[in-house]
Amino acid sequence: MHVIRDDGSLDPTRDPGLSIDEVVALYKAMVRTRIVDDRLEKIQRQGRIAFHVGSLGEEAAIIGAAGALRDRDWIVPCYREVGALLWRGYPLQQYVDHMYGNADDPLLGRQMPDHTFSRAHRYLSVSAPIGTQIPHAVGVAMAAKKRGLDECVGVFFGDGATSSNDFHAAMNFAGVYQAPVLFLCRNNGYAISLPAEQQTATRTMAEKAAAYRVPAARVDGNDVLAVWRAVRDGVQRAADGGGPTFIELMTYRLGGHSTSDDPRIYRSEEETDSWRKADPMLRLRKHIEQRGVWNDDLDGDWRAVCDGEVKECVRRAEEKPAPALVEMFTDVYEEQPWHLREQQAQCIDGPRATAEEDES
Ligand SMILES: Cc1ncc(C[n+]2csc(CCOP(=O)(O)OP(=O)(O)O)c2C)c(N)n1
Repeated sequence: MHVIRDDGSLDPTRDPGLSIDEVVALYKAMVRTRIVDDRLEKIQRQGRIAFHVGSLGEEAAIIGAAGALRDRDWIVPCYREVGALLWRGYPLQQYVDHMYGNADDPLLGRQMPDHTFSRAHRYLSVSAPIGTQIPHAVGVAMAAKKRGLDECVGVFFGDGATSSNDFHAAMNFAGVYQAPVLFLCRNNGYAISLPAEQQTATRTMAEKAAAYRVPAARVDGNDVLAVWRAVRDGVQRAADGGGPTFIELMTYRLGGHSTSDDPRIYRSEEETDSWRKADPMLRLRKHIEQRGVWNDDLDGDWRAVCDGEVKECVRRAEEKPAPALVEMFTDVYEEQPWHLREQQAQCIDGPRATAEEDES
């Protein structure tokens, strides 16, 4: 399903009715996310951070869905959705500090990069094992339902996750108990190197929902307004007591799976090039230019603002010290057991490598 037509105009029968300011805000968030991604990938290549998992090409699916969820709704991410967290106002500096694992990283460097969370922004912790976040999301949704709260949960996952046990257990539970949850499946074509058509015998991901009597929609995930509309419909269904919705967001991962991947090994340049033409940013930009509220100058200015912001965050993050060594041992037990106390003392008092030894 499209809302923004190829010529940039809106299909009036499907227009979700956002104000032009709201549409521009979605565009600006998508551009900002991409610029952050781009910078982080560069600094990873320079060896300044260890790892990054980006959302190149999937920004409409992520920001469109985040935009349609209400502030009180929970977001349960996969690992590519930091754009949704930034959309909710999470400070970029804090995210970049996390990417460096420095003393201001809320996780104090204990997690791998891109595994952040924020309770204040109702954004659960990233869970790296595929699919495990899906039953967590159903649990959060059931808690809201039992407490009589008008809240729902949007859980992101990829096409590959629909082959996990957890996906099926979660769908079954949500179908039976009518959990107010939105299953947001980013079908980006691949689970790392495995094409979607090789990891499942179904034609679509959405048809899997029928087995659990969960209503499903399949939309163009590169059309931010189509995503917004489908997700808002799901929110409304949940709010009306209608239970879960499955939404397949058809998109494409333009970049590597993560900075540890080289997609040229398993897919052709021609394929990726054809999807570059369907870049979600191009479609939306065409629309806002047609509405007379955007142009090259505004675009250049906004990109410069975002670029300056992320560079400044990186500069500051690099000036900050590492977390104190003792933090490796804190926050695990209310009362530390004797063997950890002993290990902590040995670690803190023990010999330290010199900078030269660290380099070798
Ligand atoms: C249980 C488990 N098996 C394997 C992996 C390794 N792994 C990490 S990401 C990934 C692919 C996931 O693909 P998909 O669900 O389509 O999400 P995408 O990365 O495309 O967004 C795999 C196999 C893992 N993290 N967890």
